[in-house]
Amino acid sequence: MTNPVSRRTLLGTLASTGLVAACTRLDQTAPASVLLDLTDRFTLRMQRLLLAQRPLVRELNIADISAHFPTNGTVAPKGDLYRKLVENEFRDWRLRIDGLVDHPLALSLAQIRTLPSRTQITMHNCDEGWSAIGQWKGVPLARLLDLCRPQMNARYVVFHCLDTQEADGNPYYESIDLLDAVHPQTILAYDMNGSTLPIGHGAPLRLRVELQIGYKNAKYVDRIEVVDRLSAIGKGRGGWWEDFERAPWYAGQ
Ligand SMILES: Nc1nc2c(c(=O)[nH]1)N[C@H]1C(S)=C(S)[C@@H](COP(=O)(O)O)O[C@H]1N2
Ligand SMILES: [Mo]
Repeated sequence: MTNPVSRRTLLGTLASTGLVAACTRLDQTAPASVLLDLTDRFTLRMQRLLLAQRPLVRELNIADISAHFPTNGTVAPKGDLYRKLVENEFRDWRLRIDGLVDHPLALSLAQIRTLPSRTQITMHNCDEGWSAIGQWKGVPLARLLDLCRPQMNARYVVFHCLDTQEADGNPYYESIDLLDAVHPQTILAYDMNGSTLPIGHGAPLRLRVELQIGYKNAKYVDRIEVVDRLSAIGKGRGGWWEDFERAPWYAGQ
């Protein structure tokens, strides 16, 4: 049979009309692998479309920096492990990056500081009702992903933190998808307002994912795990707030 409609055109039409489910039904006779292939390509295309519409969030000036930037959630992880790390100014600490990667990494703070950095002044919005403006300097997460080489099936990046939530003792963790992970303003910050990141704000390293609100910006990041699904982490909803407070996983702003 001749097919005048290329897959690309078909997918473009489907994307704009939202007829993917209908397509799946029409395609019932196709082998499952073809369906999966089609679905994957559709997902990729949607991601590209979204990415094209996702500019940088607004960056502000030095004069805009808040005189007082509140701390929220954990303000100092409890326990001997963190206390010893602080005593030694985090010289013994390593950021581990593992999971679905070809090159697992264990990087010292000194090594992280030698990587190309980005500095940005942005507004932080917490859904508990406050905002503050701060300057963040750190390594783009995209750069770390370049180094560890995620595998073909990688889809999410999980941030395991050094603290547990005071309310229930469960470890704090968060996750984002690869699209947000490679956004240019998604960085792992080690400096705030021109000085070393304070303990209250997440030392030695905290995520700044400027596309999303407060709780996604994990402090005290200790380990980054690349995964293909979130169901196996914590209670399976992608973060402490998501698992225990039913907060939405995608907290875009
Ligand atoms: N590890 C960890 N990260 C965390 C939290 C926390 O309790 N533990 N709180 C979150 C919330 S709700 C907010 S608003 C911000 C607060 O960051 P700040 O203390 O630098 O203002 O961190 C987020 N990241
Ligand atoms: Mo928050």
